[in-house]
Amino acid sequence: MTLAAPVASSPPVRTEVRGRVLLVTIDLPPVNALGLGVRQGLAGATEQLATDPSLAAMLIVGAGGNFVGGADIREFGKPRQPPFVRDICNRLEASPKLVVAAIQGAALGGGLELALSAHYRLVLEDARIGLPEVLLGLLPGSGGTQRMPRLVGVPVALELMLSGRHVGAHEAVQIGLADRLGEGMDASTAGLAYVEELLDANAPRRPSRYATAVRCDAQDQAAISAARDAQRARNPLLLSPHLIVDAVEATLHQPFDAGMVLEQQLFQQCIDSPQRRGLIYAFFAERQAAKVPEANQGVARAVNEVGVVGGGTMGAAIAVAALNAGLRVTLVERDEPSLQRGLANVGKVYTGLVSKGRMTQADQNALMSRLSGFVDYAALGFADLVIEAAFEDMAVKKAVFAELDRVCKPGAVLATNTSYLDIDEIAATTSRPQDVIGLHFFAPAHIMRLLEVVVPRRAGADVVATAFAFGRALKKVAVRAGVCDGFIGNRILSVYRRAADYMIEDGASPYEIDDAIRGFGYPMGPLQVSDLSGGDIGWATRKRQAATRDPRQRYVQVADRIAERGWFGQKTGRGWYLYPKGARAGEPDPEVLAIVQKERSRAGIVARDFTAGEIERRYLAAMVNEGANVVHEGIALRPLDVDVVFVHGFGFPRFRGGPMFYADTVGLGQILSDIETFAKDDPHFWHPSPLLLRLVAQGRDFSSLNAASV
Ligand code: T1G
Repeated sequence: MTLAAPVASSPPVRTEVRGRVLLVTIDLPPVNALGLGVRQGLAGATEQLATDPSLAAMLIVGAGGNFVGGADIREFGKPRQPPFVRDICNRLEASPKLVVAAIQGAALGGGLELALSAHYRLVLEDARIGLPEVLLGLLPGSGGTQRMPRLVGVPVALELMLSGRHVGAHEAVQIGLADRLGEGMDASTAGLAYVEELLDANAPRRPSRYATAVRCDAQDQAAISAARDAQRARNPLLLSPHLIVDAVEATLHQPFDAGMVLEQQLFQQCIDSPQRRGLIYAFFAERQAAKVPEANQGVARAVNEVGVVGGGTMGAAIAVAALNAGLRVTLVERDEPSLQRGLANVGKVYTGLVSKGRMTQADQNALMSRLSGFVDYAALGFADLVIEAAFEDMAVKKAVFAELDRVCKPGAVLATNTSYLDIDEIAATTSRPQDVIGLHFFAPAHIMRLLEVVVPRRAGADVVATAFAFGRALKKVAVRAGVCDGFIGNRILSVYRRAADYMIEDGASPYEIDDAIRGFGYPMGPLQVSDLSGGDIGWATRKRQAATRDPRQRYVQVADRIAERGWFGQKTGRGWYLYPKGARAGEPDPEVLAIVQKERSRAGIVARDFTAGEIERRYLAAMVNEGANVVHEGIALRPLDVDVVFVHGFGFPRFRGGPMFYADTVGLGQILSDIETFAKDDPHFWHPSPLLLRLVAQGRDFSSLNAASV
């Protein structure tokens, strides 16, 4: 069978002579990333500008709604070929003819660096520009650390590079990143008019390297010191933020070219760092997670009207998330007082934002105008999708779904926010199981980006596709999960939390556990998290599971002893830690240590020491092994789905990519060896996952399963 010759796609960079202006259009979907073809095209255009005497200027624009989304980050870690972005930027900046960039949509990373090497920049209303390299474990490696401070000053440049945030059109003009706010939505038209205006005015070329916003004074030096101190406090384990400060500091003391040499050295350190690999993996993984089989099999149904049943903490926050996405929301509660409380819970979120100046009262009024509340389920008759967020009890949920089945229109998607109940069982109580799905939000639901889309056996492909489209609309990171106790996240959490409990009973103090896990990169240790979310929640789960708990399973009672005293954590002033006068930061509690010692004695255990390294290895081995089971059983489609859940929902340090990615960096053979060593003490708990055994036997790693096409 002869394969048809690949159809040459249109060149990624087009040039057109428009009178005295060379119009250069970068056109490489989806984001005009600066891959080799684009770089070659830009180099060619720069040559054309230099050698064509009829040309007086160049205008650079992007096609497809973006300017340039940055370097092609898939190239990192592979041999990279010239021409490099930084050389193209230097040539454009040095051009004796005028170079202008007209920005529509994203101009990020290398895309903004390209624009900064132009002599003038025009932005359209929808522009979003920035240097987000720090989010990928990188730093601007094409002159951004040297040009941006010279254009906007050291303090502003540091804030933008260290936050990685996007700047809108108006702010860009206001801080000096852009010179003109263009009219309309066509970059070429607005850009060409601006170039002609500049040429007619005989506007000078303005190489950014000679801009003078760097003052080299005490204020600049103070900004550098403050940024360095802040990064030491906030991101002690990260590499690139500290190197960004070093690169920017060079603008105070070194000429531009020397600063560029330093930037290249620091950029290479970032490229070589495992943190760049972990962060770029995480970037792609959260996008890959949306690629589920059903997305190709089913067409998402339109969702404009959303119903939420239950106005408690979760229901209200889900309503806020839907309102923020521009949808209309109908909140239903069982009686008037509950409904009023629910509506007030929604209003409270916005009132808080207004009081902090992050929203105007008019914005709040506009958002709340799309919210209505009823105690009659009939109000849900128009809803395209209803999310049940009622009490976590199967009987309650079945009663709610019976009502939804009765009142909702045909084709409405019926979703439950349950965090562990059997959704197959819920679906089976309706006449439309194909329309039932799980949408497991994580508290606070209007802030946490993770959304587990839990797919019961009989769910229609279009219902799954609808759930993912709804997640996108709410700006969530959606991950497909199968039905089991705890789905992906909570199921694995319960296992590695037990590993921590075992270490506590065997000799590690709770506070050593938290210290070790924070040392790995978590913002909080597991016991701090328990105190934050409430020890009563875990206690209720353990009591629920007691009847069916495997008798071979080692059960540690320390957490029960603490919960029995009503020590639920921050909300009661003490849990694993003491919170004097409601302090947020807990203090170790000698009474907790006494409880631990008493439980050790009851269990006949002589405490032994644990190093931070062993705590980390046991905690992560348990996490990875259960993650392998979850993939093996098909609860998660791929290891990357487990990684996305833990990075976005459970505080796993993003620079390590996720538990499964991290396990690959350690080596699955080492992980298995650890588990086999730990199994000597407890073969029931430390039971190697069949998937882990298979991959080690085959000499493969988890990443080899991520490529599985869906
Ligand atoms: N390289 C390669 N692929 C990219 C990419 C990039 N820079 N950006 C996006 N993609 C892919 C993405 O994986 C997805 O693929 C598709 O494009 C659509 O992305 C030299 C070193 C631009 C705001 O950090 O923030 O420049 O899933 O779903 O919601 O100093 O993409 O379709 O197969 O996100 O419209 C710096 C990263 C790089 C920007 C568009 N730049 N990208 O958002 O689409 S390092 C960034 C984004 C650098 C220089 C340094 C967003 C976006 P697929 P999407 P979107």
